Amino acid sequence: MNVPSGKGKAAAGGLAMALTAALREYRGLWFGWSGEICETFTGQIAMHKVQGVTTALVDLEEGDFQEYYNGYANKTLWPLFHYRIDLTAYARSFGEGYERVNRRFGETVAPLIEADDLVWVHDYHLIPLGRELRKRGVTSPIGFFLHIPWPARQLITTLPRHRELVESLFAYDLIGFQTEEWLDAFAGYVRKEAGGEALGDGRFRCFGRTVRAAAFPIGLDAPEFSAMAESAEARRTFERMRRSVSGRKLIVGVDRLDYSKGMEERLLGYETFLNHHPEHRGRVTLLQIAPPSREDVHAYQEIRGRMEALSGRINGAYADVDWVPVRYVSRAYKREELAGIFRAAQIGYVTPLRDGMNLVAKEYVAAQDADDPGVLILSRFAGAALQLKDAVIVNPFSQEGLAEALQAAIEMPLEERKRRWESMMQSVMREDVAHWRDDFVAALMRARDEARSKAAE
Ligand code: GDG
Repeated sequence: MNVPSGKGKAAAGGLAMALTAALREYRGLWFGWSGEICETFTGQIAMHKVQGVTTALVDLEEGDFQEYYNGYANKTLWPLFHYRIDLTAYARSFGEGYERVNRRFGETVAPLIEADDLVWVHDYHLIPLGRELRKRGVTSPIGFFLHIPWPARQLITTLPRHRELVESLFAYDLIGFQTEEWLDAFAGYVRKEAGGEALGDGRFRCFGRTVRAAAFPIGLDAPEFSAMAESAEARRTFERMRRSVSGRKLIVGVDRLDYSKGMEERLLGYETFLNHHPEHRGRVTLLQIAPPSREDVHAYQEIRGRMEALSGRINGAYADVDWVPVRYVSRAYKREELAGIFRAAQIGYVTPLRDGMNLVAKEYVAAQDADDPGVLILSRFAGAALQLKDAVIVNPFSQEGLAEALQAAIEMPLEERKRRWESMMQSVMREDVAHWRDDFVAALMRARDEARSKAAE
């Protein structure tokens, strides 16, 4: 269960990609918000089939949309969990909207769940849903996966009702995080703030309950994505890109327009690179694709304005009659086109300031040509950096560091590019979305069996 973005639409976003790929394999139902607004909440479910997956969607009221989705989810939890308390809104009405919608979802979906069903709740919009289902008598195994980081204890305690939020997680049988780092942060809260204990076997005891928690790094449908990079549409896009850069090195960034993705810092690093390396002016092109996202939220309108100003400033300072250093494109492309663009780019420039995982980094790797692979520059603050150790790892807050990484990537010899790419590609193929899904589901089944045998004792 999570919040899909709209009836029948193919959504841009990592979670949507991963869930569609995961659910195609299982007989299952994807429950969530339709993305539509209704006059009064009725809990009426509309069934749809999207890319081979059955979705059960409900509409929300305008007040829910403002307080729950735009409010608590995207103005409170998203910035807070991405370490941006400066952007976090703490309005009480948002918290109330969050509780109300999770209660409504619980009431709507509980009657659909049968005893042997396995329930998998996704992401920060739905943390209290497990508790709501338990209140309504659901005894099935229920797992929760958090796609975004878990914040440090010092940050989450700025949330007025942090304790209730964390306590609600203890209604699940299993909690999944993207990496050990986020799991450690969660463990820190449980032990130091809530007075709980880590039992040492992956279980945590707190609030009079025990829950299992572990890291399950999400992956791509990797074979599908690499095949996509060879598709006719990807090839056409590849050719189009290569023609249009006329022999220059192409550096690419693709992100939902979001302040957590470090796009401004990325441009500043590139500006420093052009400044320090006049010999590369006219020889490189940075393509930043940034489809708008969460446009009703002020912080997202602001970043859009800042990105336009920054790309304009760099182009104003360095462009020539036959060259613009930055191509800033604020629209979405088809996945096949993205695969072709990734393959055409000699450098994948992925520099989030904080990111649960980051699938773009893995897509860039999966799209490369084995005989002439590009170089991935990757922020140390993306969950993916713990797996893709052969990327050029950077601190996105350092403009000089970014400029040096660009220089190193541009000059990297073929042998080294191949060596690094092969090791990253192995990890992308091995730890793919099927591996993630099967690992999580197996751990949830074990947790259920454990609970059953305890109950029988
Ligand atoms: C969250 C977490 C975690 C982007 N532009 C277009 C487009 N995209 C696709 C990318 C990629 C996805 O969106 C973005 O995924 P990310 O993982 O990079 O980031 P979030 O959306 O923030 O996802 C993240 C993820 O959940 C999964 O757990 O990795 O850390 O923040 O697939 O290619 N897709 C299309 N056109 C675009 O223009 N079709």
